Amino acid sequence: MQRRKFLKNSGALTAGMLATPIIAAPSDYEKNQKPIDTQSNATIPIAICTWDFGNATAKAWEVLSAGGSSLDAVHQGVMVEENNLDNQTVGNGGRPDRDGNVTLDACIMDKDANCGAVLAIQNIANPISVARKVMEETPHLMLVGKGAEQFAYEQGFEKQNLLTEQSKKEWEEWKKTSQYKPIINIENHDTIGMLAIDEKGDIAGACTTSGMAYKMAGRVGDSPIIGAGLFVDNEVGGATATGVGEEVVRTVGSFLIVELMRQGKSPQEACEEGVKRIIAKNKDKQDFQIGFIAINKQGETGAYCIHPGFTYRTYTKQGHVNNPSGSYLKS
Ligand code: SD4
Repeated sequence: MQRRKFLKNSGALTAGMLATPIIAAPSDYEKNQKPIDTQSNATIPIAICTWDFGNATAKAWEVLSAGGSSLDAVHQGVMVEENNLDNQTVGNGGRPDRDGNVTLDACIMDKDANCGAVLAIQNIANPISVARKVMEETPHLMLVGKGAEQFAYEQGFEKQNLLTEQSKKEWEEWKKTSQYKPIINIENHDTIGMLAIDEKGDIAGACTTSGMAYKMAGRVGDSPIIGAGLFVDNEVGGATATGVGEEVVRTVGSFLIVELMRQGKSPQEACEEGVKRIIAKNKDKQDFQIGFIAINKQGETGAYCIHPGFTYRTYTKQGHVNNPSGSYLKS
């Protein structure tokens, strides 16, 4: 798989904040709503994901085309990458933190704004499935670390060693200098965020990652934070992110993009604005990558990133395509 350039604190979002729209009050929403472009070739059902994870979108499509729910589609779709040992940024086989522990982050959100997340969970190969269990089997939204792991065992998940020989070898190599730079390892990010609309028109999303390679123990990025790495509003659309999570959290990126769509922007325009907000907060520093993808209720899609190189997969009746994303910087 092509590796791309990537790099680079902030407060955590709580689910409670989501109840209060920070961009537009409902009355503004009604006032500002514009008709969405019906001239596009938007179609449903549809599954889209960050990067060129064609096997993941193919799995999601299998679920959607059999009349399955968008929730099942995104769940099963992203699991393909969690189980892919060659993907060293997601699930089993992911790169470890600087102490050599593989810690995983994931979240999932459905059409009714139900959501679940696990943060910095260890020894469990499919954090997205644990996140779904948090959503469906607990009164909570987020479980972290040992608590998440304990819950997983209670739910029947098996303890597994997730550190592959390859990832261990690379970590041992890194330890020779063991320079801790959060802007590290420019080329080692490939988080999967996936959005889908099923034949009933309902939207769901999932996001899963091993996060930043050789991160500090306990570091969590945007990917399992509802509103940052993923957000879905079944009236409007969904968005998800890849890249330097700290920057996405600082702008509550995915929530922002969905709110911008609510105000009438297309998915493409909303992703572009999401990236520009991040750029505006980083005037002197652009040596990091962020990529957003978004979908609206009609099935129109959009994507935008900082540095060229980001792509996203779409699977519809019209085909299975790896689409280039526009970028803020041109080279
Ligand atoms: C994180 N956003 O932990 C994730 C990393 C990522 O592709 O997207 N990698 O910050």
